[in-house]
Amino acid sequence: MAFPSDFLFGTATSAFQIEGAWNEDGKGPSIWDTFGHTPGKVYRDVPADVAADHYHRYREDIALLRELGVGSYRFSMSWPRILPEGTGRVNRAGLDFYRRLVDELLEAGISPLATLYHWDLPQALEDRGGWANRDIALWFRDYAALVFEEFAGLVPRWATLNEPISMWVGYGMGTFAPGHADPRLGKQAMHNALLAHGEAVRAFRERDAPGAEIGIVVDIWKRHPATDNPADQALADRDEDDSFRFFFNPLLKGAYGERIVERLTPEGTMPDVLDGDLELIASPVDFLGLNVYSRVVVSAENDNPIWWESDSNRLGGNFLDNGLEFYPRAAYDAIRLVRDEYGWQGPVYITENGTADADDADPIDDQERIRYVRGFLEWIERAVREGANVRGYYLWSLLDNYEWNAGFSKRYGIVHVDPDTLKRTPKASFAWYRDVISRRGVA
Ligand code: IFM
Repeated sequence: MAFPSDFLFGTATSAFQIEGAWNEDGKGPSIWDTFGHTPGKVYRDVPADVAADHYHRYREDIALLRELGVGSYRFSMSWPRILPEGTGRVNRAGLDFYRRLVDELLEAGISPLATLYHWDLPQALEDRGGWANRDIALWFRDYAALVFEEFAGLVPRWATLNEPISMWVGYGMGTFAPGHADPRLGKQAMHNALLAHGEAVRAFRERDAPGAEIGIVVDIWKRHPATDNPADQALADRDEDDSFRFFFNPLLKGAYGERIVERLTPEGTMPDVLDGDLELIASPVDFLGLNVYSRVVVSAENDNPIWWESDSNRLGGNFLDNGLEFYPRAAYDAIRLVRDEYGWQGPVYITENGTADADDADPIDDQERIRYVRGFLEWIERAVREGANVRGYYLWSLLDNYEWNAGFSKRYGIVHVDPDTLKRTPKASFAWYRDVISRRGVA
């Protein structure tokens, strides 16, 4: 396995999952702060008030990145840290934090990839309807324009949204913040998220950003029918339409497509799409970020809307100790999918890939993570060798962090974070990944 010399290796994190300092230095509350402080919503009712305390320890964390030898680091900015009410008043201390972070990364020779939105919506905006309110596209545009100006010439690569399917989980299903379980609202929130993305891309293009790039991050969990029974194939199509195809169709083809429109319209869940929306959403991007963890094998006999939390949904084979199916070919399939089915020829980054430690795993000697990442890198390298335009790989995650409604129960880091002392200890996968990066492949 040998990656090209300009292939970027990195790690990824997100603001809410690692920063902590949830109400410090003028930060406003996010929907996940509210959710975490509401009994019964997150694992053991423990909110992310401190998380991995990255807000105070970012220098130590960047020193770890330096030791690892990464060429890039993907992180997200917290909208409510920068704009406590979501619009209007700017919190200078919030911008300054990201300024210090970016300066420190550049100083270490690490190229920042900044995500504008990784799920931590300002609560003040949720109080005005949040992602279900179409106005959010303009609120997001103004936030994006502010940070583009602030970081012009410093951040070479931006992602607008991380995994917009989170809008469905938060507004359609209610298991994520802000906790609405209304399918119509969920689909409208997904559409509005795409509008917000389009507005941010336009705002980016209006500014002089020589060499800088903008894209979006979508997670691909390909659905494979359990049998060749037409009901299983129909379910696979439906689930893909409800997830990544709902985003890629308008982003890359300029339309939701007949299959989606014809199913959602009679269900009453087709979002309101106004004149100009589809053109806005299809504003050209510079790269696609793909988050790939595995695939889902679907069976009409075992149709569970929360398949990722369901023990009964164990179709497929070769499961990791944590219950996830080990299917490293998923990365290769995702890369091929955007090229072959959507005609995407531009750069692709694997913006997330990783796995959680099993509950009873050794906290430091994480051999399963090594096996998992190695498998994925092998398939990615194969895609690159066959000519795919894949430019980088970000391992999720640098640190053990706060896994949303699963709280601290799922640990994805290549660096262990002691939940009490917050002490960082590199795991076996850290040394292994460092070796991969320095060899640009696996021996
Ligand atoms: O932790 C999450 C991340 O925030 C989004 N992608 C999947 C990761 C692991 O579940």
